[in-house]
Amino acid sequence: AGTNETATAAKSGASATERFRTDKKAGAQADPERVNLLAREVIEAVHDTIRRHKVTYDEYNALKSWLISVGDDGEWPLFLDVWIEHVVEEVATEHREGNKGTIEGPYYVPNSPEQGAKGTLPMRDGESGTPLVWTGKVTSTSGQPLAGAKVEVWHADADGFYSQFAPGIPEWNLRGTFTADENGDFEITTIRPAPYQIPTDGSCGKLIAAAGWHAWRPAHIHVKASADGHELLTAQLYFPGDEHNSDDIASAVKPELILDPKPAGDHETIEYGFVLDPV
Ligand code: MBD
Ligand code: FE
Repeated sequence: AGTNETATAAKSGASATERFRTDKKAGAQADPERVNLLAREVIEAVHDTIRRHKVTYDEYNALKSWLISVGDDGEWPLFLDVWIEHVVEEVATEHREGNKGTIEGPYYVPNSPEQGAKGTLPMRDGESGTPLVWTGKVTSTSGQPLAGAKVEVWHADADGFYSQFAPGIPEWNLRGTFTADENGDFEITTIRPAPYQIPTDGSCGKLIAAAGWHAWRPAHIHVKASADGHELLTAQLYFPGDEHNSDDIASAVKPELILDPKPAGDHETIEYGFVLDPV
């Protein structure tokens, strides 16, 4: 809105690919035995599908062409985070006794501006969406309040765009870092985000259209909560009654992550805290 550049899948894909490279998340030293096992099983699973469904050369070439375009569009982060990450997250967090988490997705940016224990996410004058006042406490699984815990928040605007991945939005719009006070408490003012469609004009959109799926995610607020000596919690919070809570394209909704907003005049209040597991 009000800009001469438009959001395209290729632009947000290129930004997400660049973001991933910059954050160097792919640092793990590969163990040859693991690579041998995992790569072989994935390849064999593809062979099995080809045999079972008698995949044709036309279908093989369609796949080859599509895979090439996913890279051209920079949509590997989007593809992987939408269709694969939720199972990685499930396996990585199955031991947890504290708060449930969910996938990070492609649009996290570290080091967002510090807001203290209580504040308002950076936003434009007249940012659209119902104001939301969110209070919560960060504790350990033993019930200890975690003073100084960090709560990083990021979410899309009312049009479904994330700052730094769509053009024409101030750099840190709807992104901020809060620090829990001496009682582990924080208070975050923001606006309620809208349901969100992943980009439909790139390769992931082509797959969705070709398969007759939809591109929707329910409205969500991303969060990372962390404290010394505790596991980093990555989560997303959802709103009750959203029609896509039960058919999220990214399979990232869990009942424990659905908020209970209460109307309060011109805004809504939510109460949601985090219980962090020890490292
Ligand atoms: C998003 O905003 C998101 O959270 C995920 C998981 C995938 C695509 C866009
Ligand atoms: Fe998101």
